[in-house]
Amino acid sequence: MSTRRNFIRISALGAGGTAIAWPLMKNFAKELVDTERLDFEGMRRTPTYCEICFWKCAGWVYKNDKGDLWKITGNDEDLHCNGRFCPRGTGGVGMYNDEDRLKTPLIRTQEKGQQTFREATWDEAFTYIADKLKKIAAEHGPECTALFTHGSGGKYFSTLLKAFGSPHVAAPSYAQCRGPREVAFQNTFGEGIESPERTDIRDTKCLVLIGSHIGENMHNGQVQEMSDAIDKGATIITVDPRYSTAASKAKFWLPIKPATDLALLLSWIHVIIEEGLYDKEYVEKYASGFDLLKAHVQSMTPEWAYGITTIKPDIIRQTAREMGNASPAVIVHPGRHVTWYGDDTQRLRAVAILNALLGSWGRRGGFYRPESITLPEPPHPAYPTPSRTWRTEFPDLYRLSDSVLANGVCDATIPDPSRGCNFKAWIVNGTNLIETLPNQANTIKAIEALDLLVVIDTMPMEITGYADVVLPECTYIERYDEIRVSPHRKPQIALRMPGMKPKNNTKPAYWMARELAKKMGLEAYFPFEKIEDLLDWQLKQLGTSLAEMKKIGVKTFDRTADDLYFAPNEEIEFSTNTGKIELYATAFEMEGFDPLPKYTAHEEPPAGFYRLNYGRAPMHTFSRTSNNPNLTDLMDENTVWVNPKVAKEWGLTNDQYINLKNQDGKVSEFPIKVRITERIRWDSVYMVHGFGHDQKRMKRCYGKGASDTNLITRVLVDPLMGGTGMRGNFVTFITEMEEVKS
Ligand SMILES: Nc1nc2c(c(=O)[nH]1)N[C@H]1C(S)=C(S)[C@@H](COP(=O)(O)OP(=O)(O)OC[C@H]3O[C@@H](n4cnc5c(=O)[nH]c(N)nc54)[C@H](O)[C@@H]3O)O[C@H]1N2
Ligand SMILES: Nc1nc2c(c(=O)[nH]1)N[C@H]1C(S)=C(S)[C@@H](COP(=O)(O)OP(=O)(O)OC[C@H]3O[C@@H](n4cnc5c(=O)[nH]c(N)nc54)[C@H](O)[C@@H]3O)O[C@H]1N2
Ligand code: SF4
Ligand SMILES: [Mo]
Repeated sequence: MSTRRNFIRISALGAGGTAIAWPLMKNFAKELVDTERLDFEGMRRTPTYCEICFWKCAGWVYKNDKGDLWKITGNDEDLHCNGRFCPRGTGGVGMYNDEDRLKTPLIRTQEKGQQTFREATWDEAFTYIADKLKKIAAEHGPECTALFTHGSGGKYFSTLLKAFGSPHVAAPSYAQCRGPREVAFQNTFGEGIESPERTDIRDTKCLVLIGSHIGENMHNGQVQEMSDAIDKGATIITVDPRYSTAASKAKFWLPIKPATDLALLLSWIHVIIEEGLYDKEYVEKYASGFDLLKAHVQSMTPEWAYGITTIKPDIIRQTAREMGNASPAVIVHPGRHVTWYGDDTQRLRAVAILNALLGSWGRRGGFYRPESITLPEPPHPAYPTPSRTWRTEFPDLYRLSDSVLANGVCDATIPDPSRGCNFKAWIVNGTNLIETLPNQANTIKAIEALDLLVVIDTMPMEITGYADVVLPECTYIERYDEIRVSPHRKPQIALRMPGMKPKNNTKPAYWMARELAKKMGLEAYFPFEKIEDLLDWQLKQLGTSLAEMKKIGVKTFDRTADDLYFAPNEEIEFSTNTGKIELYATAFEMEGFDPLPKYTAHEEPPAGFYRLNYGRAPMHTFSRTSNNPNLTDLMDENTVWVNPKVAKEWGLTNDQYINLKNQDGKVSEFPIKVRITERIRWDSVYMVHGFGHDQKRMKRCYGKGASDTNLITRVLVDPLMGGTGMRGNFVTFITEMEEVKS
């Protein structure tokens, strides 16, 4: 660990003489009683949209007659949730009640030769940050500053950063999540998938889930629509090395050998072309490159794919026919967390091509055309033009990425004399980078090189332990945020307003960003002192008002045209180089990448090792909910799924605690319980992401289960757009616990 910045286990605070006590730490009950109760204009029910995950369901926060937080439910008008919250959303109450929340600003300091945090006033914290940022800008340029953000407040910190002169706003939801899928679809159809996904699941006749586990992935609207589609007789085909919840509802479960999906997809394309199952009229009218594609897949028969994927040829043919028969009401789902093996954009290109052949893009039961509302921006001075961007430093890398890469910024922070700019300051809002970015050693190396790390969070998560300044945000239940405008079948807006007064000394992002702007002389970029006035101004431009939205929560607008699906014979110019749906990706060819996807074999686990597979649990979101009192009641640790054959070989028993060690000798920080199950292939193990926290201050989740991120030291980077493939890691079992301690 560097001498400059030691990781401060926030747990140490309050534990002894060297550290400073946290207020109210030991007295949760008292804290609850002391909480000031505040009715917002006498309202017992206030609108919000959920922040427990990024589906952003709109709902209502209810208080009981004493003014205490009572429950959160869905808003019936909301297209994201149709009036129903998922278990995590309902458990949002626990986020507010969590007694381990951050309570007041903290500044890193030295005490008796040791680094620790001291409590600070907001003014001290802002002065500290503003002074440091100004110094960094003077010495290195404002471009050496980056914002990492996931979640609502990001918008306002992003305004601050751009006003300061840096274009570097990075979200891990791009290069660690859905980036490859966006690039693949943009380069096929000229448009991305976006969030919520534009999948018309409710009317589909055939839904193919290839490594997307809707059902454990609880994105609300999709789960509801899948259940409706099943009721209406839709065929579900799942491709997953694990018997997922979705697989249990499916007509077909294809337990594919991990890392071989591209071979299956190419052989499906082969069958669909060879057997004439594709939508000929659609392909002829809208697509280009068909003959090149046909020639390309000619040898990619189901027999060829069988040898690679272990899926039998007749199953490959049967499932291809199911898709063909359902066409165009068929969805080969693009997935969401798609950064797996480093060739992810090409895998998703094969998914896009399949959908194009089946004619599902723009068709009922396939993919609809979403529409959203554009929020007017208040007038402000133009943003300064940055003199360089991360692109300047990496001109030849990841050229198809249209976003700043979180991992790219991280790499460009590690000092390298050949570069003009190494990042010097990070502002991290609502993302636990230590658990979110793969290769933790690399993340920590970058952080150690920083002159300033500011973390805005609600909880004392791992990332806060590395901060110079920690700014405690109040939870979504206690604040206004930007108006939700996500795309859907109809344009909708949703309001989030405070249902409760912020606890302790916590504040919302808008206020923080504006106060910081004031200290930095950038106030003109935040013309409204209060966010209420900004929202009211924006809402009035849209023909409504804050007063109306407080009552209804969600407002639906008419579509500008009746064009949810393509009209028969509609003439369409797609936003691609050729104006067509590109089966053959010309932009890829121009950049020197394969214009048609090719299968290449990935490394296999060495003897005695198993591929590390990870995913979601229905009652948790990443690492953000692992200390939530309501949700830990439902699940408080993760387990490692092991196939019975493997368990027998290793003499493992159910509920036994073991450690995992990866191919690079990295051992999981905490032991994990064994779950022996046929639901996972013998060549893999599976665990839920988000557990194994090493922050003692989070009392409920500390040391519970293991962190998958600990074991993801090998990263398979996508050469097209920089996505970080995380599924090329292999683990073995350590059953002798002594070995771990040594
Ligand atoms: N190993 C591994 N890595 C992964 C994944 C995986 O499955 N395994 N998944 C990847 C995917 S798909 C994604 S999208 C990313 C997600 O990555 P992140 O968005 O970083 O997810 P979390 O780990 O939940 O971190 C969220 C942080 O926001 C804080 N937070 C919660 N609410 C608020 C709020 O209202 N305000 C503020 N300021 N902070 C808040 C939480 O306390 C937490 O520290 O991770 C990616 N990384
Ligand atoms: N409850 C809950 N729901 C969530 C989230 C959450 O944290 N909690 N996070 C949300 C976010 S941001 C995202 S990105 C999505 C992620 O949700 P999904 O896009 O569904 O992705 P994963 O959760 O990574 O699930 C991956 C599935 O792929 C399988 N798999 C692993 N390797 C392979 C392989 O080689 N081939 C195939 N075919 N399958 C493989 C795994 O077994 C697993 O079932 O979930 C969203 N929904
Ligand atoms: S899917 Fe669940 S956790 Fe996500 S926003 Fe909706 S209710 Fe909240
Ligand atoms: Mo994600």
